[in-house]
Amino acid sequence: MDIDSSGAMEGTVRQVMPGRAVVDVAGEAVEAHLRGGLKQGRRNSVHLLAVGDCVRLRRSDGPLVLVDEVLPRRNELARVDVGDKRGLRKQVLAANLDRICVVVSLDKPSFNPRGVDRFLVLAASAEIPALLVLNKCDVGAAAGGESPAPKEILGLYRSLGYEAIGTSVPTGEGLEDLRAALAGRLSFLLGPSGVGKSSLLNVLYGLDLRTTAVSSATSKGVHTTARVDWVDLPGGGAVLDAPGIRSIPPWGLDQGSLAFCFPEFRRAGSCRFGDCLHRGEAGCAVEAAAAGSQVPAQRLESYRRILATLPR
Ligand SMILES: Nc1nc2c(ncn2[C@@H]2O[C@H](COP(=O)(O)OP(=O)(O)OP(=O)(O)O)[C@@H](O)[C@H]2O)c(=O)[nH]1
Ligand SMILES: [Mg+2]
Repeated sequence: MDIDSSGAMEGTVRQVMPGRAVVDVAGEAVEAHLRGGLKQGRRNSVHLLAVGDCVRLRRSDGPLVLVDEVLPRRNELARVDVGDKRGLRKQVLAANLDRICVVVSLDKPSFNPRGVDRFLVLAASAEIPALLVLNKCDVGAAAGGESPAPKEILGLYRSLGYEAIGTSVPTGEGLEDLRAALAGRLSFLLGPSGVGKSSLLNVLYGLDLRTTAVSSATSKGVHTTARVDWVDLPGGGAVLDAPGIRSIPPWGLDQGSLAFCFPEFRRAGSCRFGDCLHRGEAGCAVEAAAAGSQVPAQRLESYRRILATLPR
């Protein structure tokens, strides 16, 4: 392991555990302990260290390697900590990401446009480009018409400006496109449990991540992936496979900034009132655009539901 003359070295955090982290230093996995100050953390943050963080390490007097400093983050994917009822604590899921892949399934669990938009808002509020992956495209076709056709869903999100890929593990549909989209980048797989995040990585990269059949009683996943798994990609880049998540209040997002997370709202033009929240105000350009279908009605609906959950 290379250590410079001051005894310091830099690396990327691949895994965070209580009081410790696994850090990649020039391709070598180093287990490092957190310096005291980093361990306790600021009161408003659950974890001071997140997967993807660039850190400076140093050797302590003994054999231990210490994480000494977390270098400034390019971005962070953060939500309000679900364990904190007052909603005052930030939980950083990952840092320094190139892309967030919002993975959902056409069926089992069934496609939920509200959920997709919540995930896209989380990505946009972190200013991280999003890719929509609609998996299990084979299932909806067999189920016979309950879910909208994959073509409609993908077409809608593409028309809004998102990159969107339809995939299927058993048929191989879209897998080459997804592989190309992931190559050379650090991506985070975000989506509900059971949609096939781990299965996609297994088939794309010949891995053996744990997967579990979706319960037939509830059609919901069972949270098979327990922590964030760092998967190195052949030829460069990595993917973070995270446990399925459902509730994700984005950190730091308020009512006034939500509309910026909907690209088609930004294109709708200016409303009469500068502080318009697009919920029935006179002269609202977003509502006018929705009437003319430049803003799909279902997106306005998602916006309003998310708006109701956000602080002023
Ligand atoms: N029909 C069909 N089934 C799939 C597809 N992809 C995954 N599955 C199945 O869906 C179930 C759940 O897959 P997982 O890969 O464990 O899902 P996950 O998103 O990683 O779930 P968590 O780790 O709990 O967040 C498994 O039984 C998979 O075999 C697909 O494209 N089509
Ligand atoms: Mg999984």
